[in-house]
Amino acid sequence: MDIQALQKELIEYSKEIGIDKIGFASASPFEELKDRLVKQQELGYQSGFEEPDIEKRVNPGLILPKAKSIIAIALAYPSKLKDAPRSTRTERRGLFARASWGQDYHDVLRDRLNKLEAFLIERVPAVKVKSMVDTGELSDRAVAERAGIGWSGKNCSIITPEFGSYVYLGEMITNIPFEPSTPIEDQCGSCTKCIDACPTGAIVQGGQLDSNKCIAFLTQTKGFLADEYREKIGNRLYGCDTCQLVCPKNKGMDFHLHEEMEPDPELVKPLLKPLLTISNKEWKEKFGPMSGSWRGKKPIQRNAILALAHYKDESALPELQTILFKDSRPVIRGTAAWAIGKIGKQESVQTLLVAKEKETDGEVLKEIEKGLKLLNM
Ligand code: B12
Ligand code: SF4
Ligand code: SF4
Repeated sequence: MDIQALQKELIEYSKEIGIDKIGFASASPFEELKDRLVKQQELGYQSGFEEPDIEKRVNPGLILPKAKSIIAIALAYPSKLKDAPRSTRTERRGLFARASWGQDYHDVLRDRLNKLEAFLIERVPAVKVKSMVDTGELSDRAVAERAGIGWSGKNCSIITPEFGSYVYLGEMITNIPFEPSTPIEDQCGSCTKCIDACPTGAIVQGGQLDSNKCIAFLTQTKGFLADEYREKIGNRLYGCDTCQLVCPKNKGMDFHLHEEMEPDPELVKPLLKPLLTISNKEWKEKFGPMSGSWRGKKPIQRNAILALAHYKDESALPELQTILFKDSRPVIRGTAAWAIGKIGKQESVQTLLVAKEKETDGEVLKEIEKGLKLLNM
């Protein structure tokens, strides 16, 4: 088999099927990553969304026997919203992070990897492959870094010279020893803009994240949001883009190369009030295809309530009152009680006092007390 020729063909083909960048890495164990993962675990900095088996994470040979190389791919996604609807004083809007714009990126990248797999299998029927995007065992970023897709920025993202950090990553482990690409040198230099701009100080030091403080993580939790983060979350419904937005390497980076990734402005910057009482059916139809809906509607609704509190949107008081009395989920009732207090209309005292009489859930009662305190009661 002429591996060099095959690699060239594969690179050509990747361009035809809409892969914006491709790189090759050896499948040898990721020793440095292992130390890092252990350290992050010891410090309690992990999010819990990572694959728990560290050995598998760092040893591609445990995922695909006789693994020789990893093909890394990157697809650039848009960063600017065309015809963005305006948020007005009584019609406030929330925001889904860019990684949730358009069709779920897992599906888009899997489609490209399936095509690459089929291409390889056609030429080398005995080839062994194993592909993954985000939910696989490997660290997509560590693979991308080794495969020369980009460097690992202080904001933790893989930054490509061509598309900035607005790229999704995926990879395929193979048993063909493709020629490795050359990694890209770190280009952050002395810049610390992302560390300085992070609203919660989640970037402990360049390239090291405390996930528990990261708003991208916090927007995806299902319980009550800790008090200290309730104002910091702003109008974010899912994810956080701050450390990418401030990055000089992302200046002017806005690629619309894939139709599937085009965002529907009404969905990625939706009105907040209708979200509070959206039915399961409507939620599934509208938001189901987005990657940001993977945790269900509860976290997004909780965040929508916090966003209304952030705006002190008095026009939302009737809706908040409705969910305070009618929603079956304590997190939603309790967050609504807190938000009513935060919005700060004295007339709301009566509402909260009535709710206090009726409420039986201990945690919600605590939130009602917090709401009353915010109203100086
Ligand atoms: C868990 C997870 C999260 C967690 C934790 C993120 C984190 N920084 O670890 C949370 C929920 C917070 C999160 C948020 C986001 N995520 Co996320 N997430 C993942 C996931 C599933 C695993 C990441 C992981 O294992 N982290 C553990 C850390 C320790 O390792 P790592 O970052 O993977 O690898 C780097 C470090 O280990 C570092 N390193 C290794 N050794 C050493 C030693 C030293 C001294 C230092 C400084 C660094 C260092 O180098 C590696 C390469 O960069 C990956 C998919 C995957 N399977 O890999 C997506 C992934 C990383 N997420 C992604 C995205 C897009 C995001 C968000 C931008 C989404 C958003 N807009 O809200 C944010 C960005 C937040 C941030 N600043 O990192 C993309 C990143 C694309 C890119 N260009 O880099 C990925 C790759 C998904 C994908 N397939 O596209 N995510
Ligand atoms: S995603 Fe947001 S909260 Fe997380 S590190 Fe970046 S700026 Fe900080
Ligand atoms: S903001 Fe500066 S330090 Fe942070 S990732 Fe971008 S270039 Fe690197």
